[in-house]
Amino acid sequence: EKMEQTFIMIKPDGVQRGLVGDIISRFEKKGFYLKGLKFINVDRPFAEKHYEDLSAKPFFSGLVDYIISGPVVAMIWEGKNVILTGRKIIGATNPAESAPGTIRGDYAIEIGRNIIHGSDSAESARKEIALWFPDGPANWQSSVHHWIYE
Ligand code: YYY
Ligand code: MG
Repeated sequence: EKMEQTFIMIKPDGVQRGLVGDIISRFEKKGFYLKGLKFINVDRPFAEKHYEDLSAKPFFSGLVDYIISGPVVAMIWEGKNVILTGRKIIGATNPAESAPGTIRGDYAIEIGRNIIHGSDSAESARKEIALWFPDGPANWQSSVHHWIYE
């Protein structure tokens, strides 16, 4: 199987609302492997770098204010198709359109308080993992791997 890695971040509202455990559980129970985890406050230049592709958008400065407003949980998750499947677990960008059962569909109301970030492509996953985890992923293999993958 072709393993991928993605960058997932629980935003400050997800932390403040006590959703960290639930969110990590959803990825763990699916069968993805946690390969990096940090609980950190980021500064404005770092948040601007993370969202640099959106710098021309009208919501950019508000988005950066939100991301730097408190600690976030930054993670690397690994698995087959984890980039696309992670986006499905998260749900649509606007929680008004996120399906029930997704993280945003279950817990969020507003687009500017949508709880969680996930890389949207292999290219952004690579860039975001390099930005947030310059030392790279943790080196471990799950001992139940063969019970999840055939
Ligand atoms: O990848 P995703 O988080 O689902 O959406 P993006 O289009 O990358 O936008 C990043 C982030 O910006 C989004 O999660 C909320 C915020 N945002 C916003 O506040 N208003 C918009 N119209 C679009 C996005
Ligand atoms: Mg995005």
